[in-house]
Amino acid sequence: METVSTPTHCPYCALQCGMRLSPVPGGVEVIERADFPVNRGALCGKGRTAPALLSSGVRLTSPLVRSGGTLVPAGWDEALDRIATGLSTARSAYGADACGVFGGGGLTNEKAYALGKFARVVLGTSQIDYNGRFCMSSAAAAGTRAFGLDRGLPFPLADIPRTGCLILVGSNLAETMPPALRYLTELRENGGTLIVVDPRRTRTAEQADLHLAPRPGTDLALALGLLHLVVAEGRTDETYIRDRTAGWTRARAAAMAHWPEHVERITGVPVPQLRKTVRMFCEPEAAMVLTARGPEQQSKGTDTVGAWINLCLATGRAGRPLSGYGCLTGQGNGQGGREHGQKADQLPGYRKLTDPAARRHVAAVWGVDPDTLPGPGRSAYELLDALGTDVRALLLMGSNPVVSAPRAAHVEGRLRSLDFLAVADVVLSETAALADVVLPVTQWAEETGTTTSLEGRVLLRRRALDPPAGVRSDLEVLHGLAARLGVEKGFPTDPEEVFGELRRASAGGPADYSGITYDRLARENGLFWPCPDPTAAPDPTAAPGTTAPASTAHTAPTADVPAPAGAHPGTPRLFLDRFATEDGRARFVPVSHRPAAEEPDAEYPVLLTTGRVVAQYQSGAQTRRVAELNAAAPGPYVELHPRLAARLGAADGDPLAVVSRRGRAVAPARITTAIRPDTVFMPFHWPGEGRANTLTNPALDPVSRMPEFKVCAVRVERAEP
Ligand SMILES: Nc1nc2c(c(=O)[nH]1)N[C@H]1C(S)=C(S)[C@@H](COP(=O)(O)OP(=O)(O)OC[C@H]3O[C@@H](n4cnc5c(=O)[nH]c(N)nc54)[C@H](O)[C@@H]3O)O[C@H]1N2
Ligand SMILES: Nc1nc2c(c(=O)[nH]1)N[C@H]1C(S)=C(S)[C@@H](COP(=O)(O)OP(=O)(O)OC[C@H]3O[C@@H](n4cnc5c(=O)[nH]c(N)nc54)[C@H](O)[C@@H]3O)O[C@H]1N2
Ligand code: SF4
Ligand SMILES: [Mo]
Repeated sequence: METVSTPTHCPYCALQCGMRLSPVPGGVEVIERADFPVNRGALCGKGRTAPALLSSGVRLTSPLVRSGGTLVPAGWDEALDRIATGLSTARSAYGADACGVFGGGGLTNEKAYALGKFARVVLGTSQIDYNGRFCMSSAAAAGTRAFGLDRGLPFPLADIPRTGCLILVGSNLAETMPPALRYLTELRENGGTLIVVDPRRTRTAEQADLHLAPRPGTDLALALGLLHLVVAEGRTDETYIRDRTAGWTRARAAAMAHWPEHVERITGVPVPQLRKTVRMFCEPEAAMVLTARGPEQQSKGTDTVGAWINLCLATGRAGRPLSGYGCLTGQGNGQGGREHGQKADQLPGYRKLTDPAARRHVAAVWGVDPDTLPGPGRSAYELLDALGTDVRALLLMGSNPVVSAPRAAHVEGRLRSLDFLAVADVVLSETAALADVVLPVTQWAEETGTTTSLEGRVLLRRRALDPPAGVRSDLEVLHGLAARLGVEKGFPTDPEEVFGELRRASAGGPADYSGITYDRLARENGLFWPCPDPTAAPDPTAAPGTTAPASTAHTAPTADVPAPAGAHPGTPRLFLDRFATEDGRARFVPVSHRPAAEEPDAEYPVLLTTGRVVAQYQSGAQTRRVAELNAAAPGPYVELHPRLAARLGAADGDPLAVVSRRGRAVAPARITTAIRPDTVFMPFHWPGEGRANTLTNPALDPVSRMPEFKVCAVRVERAEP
């Protein structure tokens, strides 16, 4: 059995757990892959049941085209012809920017790269963005601003158990990355401490030595209050501040305006807890802060993450062994998906679309004139909001915004108002159901490709079985469309060939993959970028400090195989010698508290926050089709405190209507003391009347353009059963 099984990685989250797929009659089954160091064989229920979605009963196996209002099966040629016509009609009537492209952080690096190239080279449109904008974009923006480079975790997860204190801000990893819980347990077994910041006492918060439960949307004030105390108690690291940072004076002044008592009033976190946090964080030799969607999905997410980074910098806890700030990226290829060009402002290798040298480099790889490359386009929500007006035809791959976008009823309306919508998916998602053409595509286990995990570790997923008849890969889709739109060359269907081009396009860029090959990935359990090709000529356009020489790359204590002679070993740890800024110094950013875009008032007196449950994934398009997962998490609910429930006269299970300025959602009450009395929580995995995103506020962060998924004002009422 072992000899015929294929080592690969889970299709879902950014942990990218290793697994093996072993053939069984009618498909494959998942077996343990203990040699992959990140999860050492452990999987959550989603990973374990992932093969259920490969069988043809639950998925699309024929293209569908709209005819007389309904979707009917059609051949591939007809479907691709229709899409090419839909896109070129919009382009000739309204110009190239009338064509939009929407991608996803679950797509492999090869697909994300090809999709970005397709938009810029074939369609010539600036209007491309992806669902990662809704995910970690605030942390990415803050990381770039402070460190000159965004790689979610600048160190491997394996460092966590050896640090002294970890502050986990707005991450419920016990449910969102269950095998990673081991790192928190090991930290505490080693004598380190864990602080969890979450308005709810989650399964993750239950593991903590200290749980801070701030009011949603106040993490910025919380971090500033902690920094105030660090200064007041004389706990800054002045040598580090002098040698490795810039901008302290102004950031310090901004923090000093945030008195602990004032911060307690804003956040609801008592001053003694603030003092205790500072003590726990500052006393050990090393400490870390990790953020996830809680503080990031706010209309001030970038500044909020910036405030936590300031705390790390002031205490000398970044770019040092076992210390640092990191973001827990979410989607399967959430890291790689933001590096290779499907983001509105980016070119491959994490290059900037506005940088003339970057445009020249990538245009040369693509064989086009740099002047033909469009500039940056709209961000995800702004793009969705422009559908049917400025953007008339859309190609969507790897997202289900009818369920997952903020102010979803409005977004659904914009999608319906398009002249033409094409969706490539594995199932008939709620968004695919609105399309004019639906393309059935292959999935993880049926195709080869690379992903980059939350650690910045590039991994190889391998084809383990043949796809059902009638489906094609996303790369074949782009190849077929490019050819129909007059671009015969440059869209190969072999993922390894695409990766070869991606390597060249990324060479010398911040996220340099040029030293990575499929062959090495197959042998070395993944490689951390930057991983330049030492034989390539140095690129004058490279950002300083991003192409680490081999000597500064510290190898993680993992089961990794040594690099071949002369090859770059990859870079598990960043910033140990210098940050990726011009002068090598990290930047403090002066930030100040500001309220949420929508604060409670007499009409909408309660705060709504949203998030995830362990058994469902994202919009649920995939996991709602797996019986075991549905049994574990069958539908939406409204989590609320007994005091709020008593005020409403609601009992557990009673239907509640949650009403915001954008709409109304109905779901049963789940009463628990684990949530603040001023807040209700809804998971966002379901469509229909319990759709949480009917309610959410699309107010955007000015830097990252992240919508405010984590806080809006609502009214809660009893609904008719
Ligand atoms: N089971 C499962 N796992 C997943 C996913 C999934 O859909 N399901 N999705 C994957 C993806 S793409 C992502 S991005 C990650 C997300 O992983 P997480 O960030 O862990 O997930 P969330 O549940 O969105 O949010 C985390 C916590 O933030 C808290 N929170 C809400 N408002 C605030 C606030 O204002 N401040 C603070 N500090 N906390 C707040 C919520 O109570 C919640 O417990 O999970 C990945 N893994
Ligand atoms: N209220 C609220 N809303 C949120 C969030 C929140 O915390 N609260 N979190 C946000 C976050 S962090 C995220 S990441 C988004 C995610 O939300 P979505 O972007 O909707 O993510 P998925 O549900 O994973 O959608 C992926 C779709 O692509 C399909 N698919 C999977 N693999 C492939 C492939 O290889 N090719 C193609 N063509 N299709 C594929 C799947 O079947 C599915 O239909 O939701 C955001 N929305
Ligand atoms: S934790 Fe994430 S990567 Fe691991 S098995 Fe679960 S969904 Fe898959
Ligand atoms: Mo995400």
